[in-house]
Amino acid sequence: MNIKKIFSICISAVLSVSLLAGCGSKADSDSSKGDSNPTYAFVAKDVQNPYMKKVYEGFEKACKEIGVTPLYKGPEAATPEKQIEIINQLIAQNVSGIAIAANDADALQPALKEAMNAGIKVISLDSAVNFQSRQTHIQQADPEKIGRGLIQAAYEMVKGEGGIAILSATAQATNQNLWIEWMQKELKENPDKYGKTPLIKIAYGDDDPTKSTSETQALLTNSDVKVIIAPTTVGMLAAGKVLQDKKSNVLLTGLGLPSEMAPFIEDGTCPWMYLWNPVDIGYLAGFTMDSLKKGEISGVKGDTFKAGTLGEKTVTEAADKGTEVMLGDPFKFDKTNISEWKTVY
Ligand code: RAM
Repeated sequence: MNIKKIFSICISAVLSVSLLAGCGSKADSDSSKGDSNPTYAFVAKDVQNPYMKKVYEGFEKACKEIGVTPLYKGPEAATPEKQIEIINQLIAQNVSGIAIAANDADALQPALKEAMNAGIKVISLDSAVNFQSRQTHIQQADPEKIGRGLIQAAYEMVKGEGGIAILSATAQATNQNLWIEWMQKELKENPDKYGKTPLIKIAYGDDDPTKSTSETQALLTNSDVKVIIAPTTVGMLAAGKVLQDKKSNVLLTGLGLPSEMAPFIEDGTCPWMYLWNPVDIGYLAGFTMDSLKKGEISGVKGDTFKAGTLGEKTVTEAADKGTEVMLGDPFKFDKTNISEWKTVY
């Protein structure tokens, strides 16, 4: 036998082994879509964010109660590119469901469509993907209430006089952008009320503590800014630290974790703030995923299902033509209740 022939036999042997191996892994992972051992994957905005870990805690809890395997994934920084890579890996791994907190509404569409075509159930939570890219969305609280409520809070804090700045997460974050839209509507629709509380600047800290800190410092160079609204837990903590360090008179409100923000509420840097229970968001996502997986719902308006200890939930129409499942109302944290909540989440 000449060298060429030996070589070609070797190649075909390697090929058939790898083909067989490929079939084997496909068959194995296919079983994850059957009822024996499904995997529900959770894709965070980024894995550095403590808020995302809290949400995952609830997702994991739901998966344990349901009897499926949870999987925590996410990029190091809140970008859509890395999330696309992760989605592609999850498709190859043949998971049964993907619940994603999106870093962009549209950029994930091709990857998520491919996932759905492969029979994977796809939902977004926290930060939505566009309605074509999901079966439904898990909405923390009414975006209108959040947006308008934060402007009203800032107005009250400066007693109707003083510029407002917003310290957001990334410029593509669907959730923050929607809340900011409602903040702007609240200001625009009530020009008399807000005549002396203009919105001076929107800054983006990218949910990165270092960038959020430098963006806060930059906002403070404008002496017209009297109150900062940070609709992100990462931004809240960074801004709170800067204001505290500088012993600044600028006030802070937004969406913060009680466990992180208690010292700033206690010393008056942040008179009050809002949030919902992040653990419940993840828990609701887990049960929504399971109802989709079991075919009890398909994610259309009017679908109802039992979400574990949260009770019966209904799929409703979302503002973006898709559907959503709403957790509830945002909750207000101030000096009167922060000590109770700081150990909870
Ligand atoms: C940050 C993230 C998240 C948001 C919370 C309030 O942790 O940006 O998406 O929902 O804040």
